[in-house]
Amino acid sequence: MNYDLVGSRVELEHLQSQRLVRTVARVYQKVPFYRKAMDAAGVSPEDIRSIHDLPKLPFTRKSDLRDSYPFGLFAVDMKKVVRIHASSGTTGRPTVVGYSRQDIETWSELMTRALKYAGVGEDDVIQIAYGYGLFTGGLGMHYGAEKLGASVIPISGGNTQRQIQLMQDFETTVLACTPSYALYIAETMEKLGVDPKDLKLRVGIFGAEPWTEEMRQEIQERLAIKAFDIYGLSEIMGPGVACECTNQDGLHLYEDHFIPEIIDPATGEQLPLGEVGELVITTVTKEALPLLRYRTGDITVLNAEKCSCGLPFLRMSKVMGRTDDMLIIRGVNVFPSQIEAVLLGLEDVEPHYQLVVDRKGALDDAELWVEVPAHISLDEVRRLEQLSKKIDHAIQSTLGIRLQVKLVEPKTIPRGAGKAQRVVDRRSLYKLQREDG
Ligand code: DLL
Repeated sequence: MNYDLVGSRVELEHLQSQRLVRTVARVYQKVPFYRKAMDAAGVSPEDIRSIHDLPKLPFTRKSDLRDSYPFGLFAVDMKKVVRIHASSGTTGRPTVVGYSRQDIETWSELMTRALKYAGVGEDDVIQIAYGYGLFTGGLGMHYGAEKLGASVIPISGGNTQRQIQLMQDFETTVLACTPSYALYIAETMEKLGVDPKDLKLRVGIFGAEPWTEEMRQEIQERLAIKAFDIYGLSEIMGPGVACECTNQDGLHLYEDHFIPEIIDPATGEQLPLGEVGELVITTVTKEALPLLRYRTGDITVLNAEKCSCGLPFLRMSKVMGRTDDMLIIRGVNVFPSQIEAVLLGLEDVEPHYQLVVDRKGALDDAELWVEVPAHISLDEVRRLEQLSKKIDHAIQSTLGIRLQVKLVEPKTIPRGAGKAQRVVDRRSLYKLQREDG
């Protein structure tokens, strides 16, 4: 069903409930993991009659996917699986996800919807600089962009000079990649003396990692484009679970396929609309890998206000951080995104930073590494001191904590085509060393 032009929440909820009931019955029957989990929670498929019964269902966690590596949670025969993706996973086994032909069709349709509402159409030339491969970014975008009828350049990530060359030669109008890579492309253009205003580029479809409103402004200015936020995760589908419309005011979460909830990550209790918490998603149309109440780990807030674009779906705010990214520094909860917002609000500060976290005693201790802008010479001790103080002061007055600011040489914080590593966590290293001996 196409909900693009249907405005009614009542109708939408009815559809969601119908699809939910069907999904629950199906996973109970097809996936031993869910049968066991539901039995253990004392809930049977008949108890689920509408979306209001969601809280009765048990959660699914990333560890459940890992524990059933590789295909244990699949609800269809491998014969019906036409695509497999996987997330690399920094620790342990990767998370493996599968798609039926219908799942690929749905995914393409949702990606088409995302692009369309971001103002992209068949006249556009889309350069897809997300990685192609097991990562869902490249191929996910690719199928949607093709279905839309745009001209697709499947360049994948990396080789930045070539990216810029092709933007010039092929008259690219839309760039799709991670926001940190977009910034790196902008930086490389500046180095090469390419003025983005001389290009045809007008739109960016950026996601796969958290980025702030301040980072959006920075990228928009430096690339002379409008930058849209797209959200997704492989477990649920890939890119295209939610995306901003041209209003750039929250990401419409495609509720005809994914039912969102916000919970308190500590207690698991569902929170009322408008409260900040962990996003939980139930898929209601996936065939190969349906997931009930999947804990995304992403912190956001949902907004039910009507949007002038006409889509009836709730909007999620930009992801504020992850439940496992939150640092507790001397008792204060801190997300890397808050630090990004402060840094980008300051003049003379480059948007390249890393938080190096360590454990001192029972508390997290963080050092904030920031690059010195190229126009300040490393010999100008006084200017460096002033810069360091300025950052220190801004962090302290906004977040209420002190971080040790460490200025590093220009271009020394790693840039890449994939997801930026904003937090270097040495606590796990310490833990591993302790476990080792
Ligand atoms: O990153 C899918 C994707 C590809 C989304 C391209 C958008 C564009 P995973 O590798 O499984 O999938 O990582 C999913 O990345 O749980 C979030 O923590 C984070 N993430 C994805 N999009 C955003 C976003 C892809 N727009 C994990 N803002 C998610 C903030 C994001 N975080």
